[in-house]
Amino acid sequence: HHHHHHCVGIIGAPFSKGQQRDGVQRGADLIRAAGLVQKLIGEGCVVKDYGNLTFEEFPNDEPVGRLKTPRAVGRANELLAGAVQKVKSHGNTCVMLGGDHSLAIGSIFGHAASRHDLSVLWVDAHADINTPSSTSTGNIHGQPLSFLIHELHSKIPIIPNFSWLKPCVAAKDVVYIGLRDVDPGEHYILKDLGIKAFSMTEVDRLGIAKVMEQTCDHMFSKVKKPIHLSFDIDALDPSVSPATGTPRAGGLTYREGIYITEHICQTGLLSAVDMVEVNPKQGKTEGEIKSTVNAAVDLLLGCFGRVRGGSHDPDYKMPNP
Ligand code: EXY
Ligand code: MN
Ligand code: MN
Ligand code: MN
Repeated sequence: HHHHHHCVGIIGAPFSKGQQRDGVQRGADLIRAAGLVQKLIGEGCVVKDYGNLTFEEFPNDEPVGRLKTPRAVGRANELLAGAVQKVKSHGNTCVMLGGDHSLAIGSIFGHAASRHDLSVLWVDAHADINTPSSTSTGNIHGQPLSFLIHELHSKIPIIPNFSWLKPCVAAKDVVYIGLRDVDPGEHYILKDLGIKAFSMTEVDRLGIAKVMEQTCDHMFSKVKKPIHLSFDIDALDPSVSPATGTPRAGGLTYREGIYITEHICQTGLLSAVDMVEVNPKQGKTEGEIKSTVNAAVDLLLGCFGRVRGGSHDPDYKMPNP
């Protein structure tokens, strides 16, 4: 007899080709090594670790237009999408451990294939919505949302290994929190499509509690949809999570990050989570790596019922003297 436990399915995605820094492919194993599974079980979760995906190598992965390593990214996300669909079909909340943020393409597509009509909460310093033409870096981790949003479909060219992908999210079903490094083309898209966004300025103005209230008001304005939380560890301030490829000053505090995940847990609608961009090679010391990995673990625990005020098993019996 279980009372309301979470069933969690974990997929490791050791993939780095959405950007150019080595090391981010090790994020998943580091998050596991920090005790994620045991800690989730300690919170009362039923956990199945599906292990790591193995990604195909593409030795001659020449750029297509500005896009770097498109074939590797396309194939990796196709594989991931299938894996997420499987985890969802088993009735689990899916946890995808990256890897870089290009993996959100497959994670969200696979999630949408099993539970269509999702809300996406994108917690990130960056908007990750450049199109293959607006990108100035060519890195696909700066573009995943452009591939997923219906309204941007006409901006996506034909790319090798992406033919499986169809847009699956409406612009009105996306909410951002934590933005502070948005490219001009991305800003244009956010305004043009009217995407709800709480930049760090809004977090400062409203406080994180109001931001979460308004985020949920927006996401549940009509019907209660399953939530896909895509959490880029660089959303947190680099003083908390320095071991990441594109750190940006002025981010969310540890407490604001945890508040977000606790609040999303309480909706009862969390259906999939990405935890991405943890890159141990970007940490200058062992302490910097630890701090980043521990933050990732604590955010995930917040997603699955850990509350800072403490909790007890429903069967708890107060000991007698
Ligand atoms: N906007 C820049 C680009 O398109 O390359 C930086 C993107 C960084 C993306 C990080 C993962 O969130
Ligand atoms: Mn059970
Ligand atoms: Mn980012
Ligand atoms: Mn990102």
